Amino acid sequence: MRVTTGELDARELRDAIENHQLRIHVQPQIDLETEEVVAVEGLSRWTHPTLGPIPPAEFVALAEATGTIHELGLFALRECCSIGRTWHEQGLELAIAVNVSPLQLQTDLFFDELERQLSDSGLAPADLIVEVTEAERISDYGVVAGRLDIIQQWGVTVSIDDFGAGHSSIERAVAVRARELKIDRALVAAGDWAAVGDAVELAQSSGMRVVAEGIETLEQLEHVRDAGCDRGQGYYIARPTDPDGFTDWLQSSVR
Ligand code: G
Ligand code: MN
Repeated sequence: MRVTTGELDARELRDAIENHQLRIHVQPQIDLETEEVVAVEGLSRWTHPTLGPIPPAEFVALAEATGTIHELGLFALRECCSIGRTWHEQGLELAIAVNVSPLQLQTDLFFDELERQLSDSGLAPADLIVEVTEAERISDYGVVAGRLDIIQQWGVTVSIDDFGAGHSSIERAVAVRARELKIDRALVAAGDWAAVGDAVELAQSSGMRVVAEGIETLEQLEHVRDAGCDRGQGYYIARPTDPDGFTDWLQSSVR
C-alpha cells in the first residue's frame, strides 16, 4: 500500500517509537583496499501494523516537520549504542554510524544523551560515528560546530552525509572539523567519477576519510576505489538487515 505523510501523524510516530514498532537495521561498510568490514550504518525502519513498512524518507520528514525528530533521534542513538555495546561484548570490533538530523544538533538533548550513553555503556567513543545531514538548515553554525568539536574530542567521529546531493559542502565539513565525508549515492549512480575524485582529493587533503555509498555494482565499486575513496557501502556489498541477519552474513561470507 502506498503511504503518504498525509495519512500519518506525529502522534502515531511517537506511539510507534514507544511501542517498539521501530527497529534499527544495519548496513556494512568495507575498507575498499582490504575489503574488510570496518563499520556499519544504523538505519531506522518503521513497520506500521496496518500500513506495513513506511519509507524512512517519509517518517523522517514527518518527524522533522513535527518535532518528533528528537524522540526518533534519541531512539536511534540509544539503539545504535546498544548494538555497538553488544558487539563489543562479543568481541566484534565494528564502528556503528548513527544518523542525526541537524535539528537535533541545535538542542542539548542529543549531546546530553550521547554523553550519558558513552559514560554508562561499554561502548568506546571510537566505535561511534555521527552522520550529520543537510548542514544548510543549521541556523547557528558556530554553536553546532563547537558541539561537534567537543564530541570529536571525546573520540566520536563526525561524518558529513549526502555529499553531492543535499546541501553538504566540503567547506562546511572542514569548518566543523569533520573526520569523514560520505559521497551520496546520487553521485555514484550518475557515474561522475571526476567529481568523486575531486571531492576525495579535497576531503583527504583536510584529513578526512571518504566513504562512497549506494554502490550497486562491481563496476561502481572499482570506480570509487580508483577515485581514492577509503570505504564503500551499498547493495552490491550488502543490503541493510536486522543486526542478527548482519552477524549471520558476516560469519557466512568468506572475507
Ligand atoms: O540518507 P542516507 O544516505 O543515510 O540514506 C541511506 C538510505 O539508503 C537507506 O534508506 C538505505 O536503505 C539506502 N541504501 C543503502 N544502500 C543503497 C544502495 O546501494 N542503493 C540504493 N538505492 N539505496 C541504498
Ligand atoms: Mn547516512
